[in-house]
Amino acid sequence: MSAQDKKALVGIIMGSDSDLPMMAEATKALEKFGIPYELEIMSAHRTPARAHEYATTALGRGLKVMIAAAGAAAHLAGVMAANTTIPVIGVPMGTSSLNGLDALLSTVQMPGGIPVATMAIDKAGATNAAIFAAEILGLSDPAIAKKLVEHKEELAKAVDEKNAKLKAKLAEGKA
Ligand code: RP5
Repeated sequence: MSAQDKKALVGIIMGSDSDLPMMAEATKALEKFGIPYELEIMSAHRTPARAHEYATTALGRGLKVMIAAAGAAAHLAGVMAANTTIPVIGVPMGTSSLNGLDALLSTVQMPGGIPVATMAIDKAGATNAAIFAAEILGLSDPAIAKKLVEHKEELAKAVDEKNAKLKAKLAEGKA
C-alpha cells in the first residue's frame, strides 16, 4: 500500500501542474517517512472557490498539516492559512520571470496573525516542507520520530563519506 492509498495526514497543493517537478520532491520525502498524503492542483486566483473549500474542510477531513506551493504572486499558502487552523507550510516556486523571489516574498510576508511557515524556493523547499511536516507529526507519532532520527544519521553519514573520499584524494595528491 502506498502512502497515497491511506487516509491523508498531509495535504500538498500547488497552483499549477508546472509546479509538479518541484513538488515531487515533497511526495518522495513523505513516502520515505511513511506519511500518507494527498496531492492536488488548485489556485488562489484561478479556482478561488475550490481553494476556499479545500482549506475550510481540511481539519474535518483529518489533515494535520498542509503544504502549499505557488509561484509568482503566490497567495495560495496565505489563503489556505486564512481559512484553516492546521499548520500551513508554504513553498515558493521559481516559475516566474523573477525566479521565485516574488513568490518567496508573497509567501513569507504574511501580516501578523496568519502565519505561513515558509521554506526555500523550489526543490530544497519542497523537501524541507515534507521534513517539517514530519517533524510536526513526529511529536505525537514515535514511528515518524524514529525515521527523523535515522534521516539525520543518513545525512551525517553521507558527509562523513564525502570527507573520507576527500582525505583519500588529498593523500594521493589528486585533490
Ligand atoms: C502560479 O503561477 C503557479 O503556482 C505556478 O507556479 C505559476 C505559473 O502557473 P502556470 O502559468 O504554469 O499554470 O499560480
